[in-house]
Order: sequence, then structure tokens, then C-alpha cells
Amino acid sequence: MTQTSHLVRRLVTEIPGPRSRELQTRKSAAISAGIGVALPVYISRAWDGALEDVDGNVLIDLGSGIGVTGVGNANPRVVAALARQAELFTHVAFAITPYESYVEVGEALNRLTPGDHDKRSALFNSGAEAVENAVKIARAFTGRQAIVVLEHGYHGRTNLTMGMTAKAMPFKHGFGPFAPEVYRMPASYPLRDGLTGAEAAARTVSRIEKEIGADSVAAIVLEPIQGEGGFIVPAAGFVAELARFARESGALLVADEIQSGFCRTGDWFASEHEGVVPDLITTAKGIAGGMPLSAVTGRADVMDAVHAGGLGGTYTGNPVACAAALAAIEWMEDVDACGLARTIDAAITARLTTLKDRHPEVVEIRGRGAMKAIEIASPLDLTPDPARTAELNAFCHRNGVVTLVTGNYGNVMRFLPPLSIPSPALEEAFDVLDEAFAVTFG
Ligand code: PLZ
Repeated sequence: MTQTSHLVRRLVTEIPGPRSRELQTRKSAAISAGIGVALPVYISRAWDGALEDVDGNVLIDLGSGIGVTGVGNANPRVVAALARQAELFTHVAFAITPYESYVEVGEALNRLTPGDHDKRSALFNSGAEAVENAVKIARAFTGRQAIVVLEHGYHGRTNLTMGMTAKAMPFKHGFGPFAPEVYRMPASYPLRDGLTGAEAAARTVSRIEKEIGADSVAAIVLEPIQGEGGFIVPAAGFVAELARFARESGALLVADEIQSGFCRTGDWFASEHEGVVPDLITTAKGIAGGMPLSAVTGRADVMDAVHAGGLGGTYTGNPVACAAALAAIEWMEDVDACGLARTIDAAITARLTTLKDRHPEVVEIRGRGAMKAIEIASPLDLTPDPARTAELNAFCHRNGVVTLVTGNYGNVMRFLPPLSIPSPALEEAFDVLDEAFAVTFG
């Protein structure tokens, strides 16, 4: 963690302040009610681990815009690179007249993703779009249709990826029908299923064989650490075992590393920790310091199985986003961002361990690197406690710390600070969490 002194939580009004409340009223009148806002504090600028609002409050950021600004908000190197590019050209469409930075991002992804085999990449805009394209590629390569996804999985909000996402509210409710040939199979959730990785994988494989047929599966798409599902770390060996099954049955393993990628977990990609080399990997979020960019990277033979022109989109691999990605990747390599994530892990784990000792309602501390979470439930029978999780979260918000709730039961608080967060800011944020627990649980 960088040691800088400019970051201090500063609360000059109640949260949200008057100017934010005014904007929220305008928001309700102008913007669809379907666009939710978790914390209606309107931001005017942001930097490493800090968000300043329109009322002059400075909040500590433990969310990184849902795991995006790992390099720090408005990282100066990213800003300089994208401004330079924007002056040259903002868009020409790679499919019409290409440019070098797109190719460079592809080269970087091929180099950084797990495995030293021959790889190819394709760039898109959003995470959901990357997942959609991974499915297209897997179907084109295998000639099969079935897509296996897991309980608690999250893959996006487009029609196909909604179908691949486990949670109904708020993501799918009322939006069906969903795309066919998507099969949800049991995952590994050590706290709640008590199974080893091998046992959980055997259960999943058996269900795939009986309900889909192994020779019908185009791909198993999984998050090596489940993000929106609750920062669930599968039991050791689960992912590797599914990778083995995929290899033996002619299916592809697609690792959705949209949330876990780019040093977030203390490795460049969470698959590395599982000892798995995915056939395809989807990335987004942390790739470009806040600019919309996503990618599918993987085996050259698979990626090249698609006919020319089969993949694309007007904005895919936008040059400004590519310039941002190259600067963000360079920053991550220069500062050893994976090392920063591991340092953050140690600091957060220490704080959460103390908290868990005092409050048995913290039934588990989990996650890796700067992707950590606590699950809040009855210590007696693990009944999820979404009400008190919401109270804790609201306390943090009122007191100037941006925390996020996750999990299919709504009872997981997750911590995704920028990897550049100064250590005092991190400690201060966890002081607030301590107070939140004291107030909520006594
Ligand atoms: N795959 C693993 O985490 C995005 C969604 C927030 P997009 N997660 C945050 C929300 O409420 O929409 C995500 C992810 C994983 C795919 C996606 C989808 O990425 O860039 O949001 O489309």
C-alpha cells in the first residue's frame, strides 16, 4: 500500500448531503426507476481510495466501483494515456480501419493470462459482452450447445448472461424467458455444503452426466472466486477437477475472471491459485482503470475457430479504452499490484479476525487478496442475516465508508478497495466497520 497523507475521511454534512439529495430528486424525475443507486451520494472527484462528493464530503472507497479501479481512481498514468489518445482519435472501428493499441492489449492479455501456450484475444466493451462472446466461441469450436454454469454464479445482465446468472432479484425477476441450453449445476460452498473440493466436483460432474450428457457440453463457465454470489471461494481442488472433467469430455473450461482478474486476488488471475489453465478466460473491470473494456483470451485453436467477421461490435476495443488498459497494465506491473493486493489481504484479515472474535455472527472470513468478505449469519445454524447486514452497510455509508453487500442471501459484506489505497485509509474504514458492529450487535 502506498503511504500518502492526503487521504482523510471528511464528513462536512450528513450523508447524503443536501446537494446530493437534490440531485437524487432530479435523478428520480429523469432516470428510470430500474436504475438503482446503493448510496445516493453524487461524486465530484475521486482518487486512491477516496471519493469526494458534491457536498464536500470525502468517503473511503472499499468498492472500487464494483472492483474496477484497482489501479486507483483517475490513476494519473491512465488519465495521461487516455487523454493523449483522445486527442489523436476517439474511434475509427477496429473492424474497419484498425490501430496498434488494440493489438498491444491482445498481446498483453496473451502474455499475462495463465498458461504459456499459443493464445489469441478479442476485445469487447462490458463484462457481459465478453461472456456472451466466450459462449459463441465455445459453441463454434465444439459444435455443441450446452453451457454449464454454477449455483451462485454471476455473469451479467444481457439475455444470455441473465440466464447464466443465479440470482433472481434484482437481476432476472420479470425479464424472462431466458436463452435455452444453459444448465445450472451445484457449486462448492464450503461453509454451507461441508464438502471437499473432490466431493463437490463429483456431485457436479454426476449431475452434468445425468442431466445434460457429457458429450453435449460446449463449456463450463465458472468464476474461480464467485463475486456477486458472495465471494465464495470453492474448496481446494474443485475448479481443477471440473477442468479435468472438461478436458476429458471435450468441453471447454471458461474462467470468468471479470471480477477476480488483474491482481485483485493477489495473483494476476484467480485461476492461478487453483492451478488451472482455462481454455478461455473473460476479463473486464480491472483491465482499464475505469474505461469500458472487456476481453476473451484463450487457446489459439479455439479462438481462431470462429469465421472471419463472426466477432465484433461497433465500439469493441475502443482506442481510448485500449490506451487506458495499456497504462493500467504497465502500472500494475511496475508497482507489483499483486503484491499490493496481498498486503491489503494481510491488513484486512487481521482486522476481520479481531472482529470475528468479538462477534460470532461473522460466520466466515473469506476471499483472497483485495477481494475479501465476511458472511453474517446465526452462529447457531448459519441462518443468513440480511437485515443486520443491511444495517451494518447503512451505518458504514452514513459514516463515510463505501461498502457493498453481496451474496444470494444478501448477507455478505465485501471489501474491494483499490489496490492503491493508502494504509491509513484502509485502517480508518475498518474502524468504522468495528463501530458498525458495536452498534448493530452490541
Ligand atoms: N462476470 C464475474 O462480476 C459484473 C455487476 C453489478 P458487466 N459484476 C458486477 C451489477 O449490478 O450489474 C460481472 C462479474 C462477473 C460478469 C460480470 C458482468 O460484467 O461489465 O457488468 O457486464
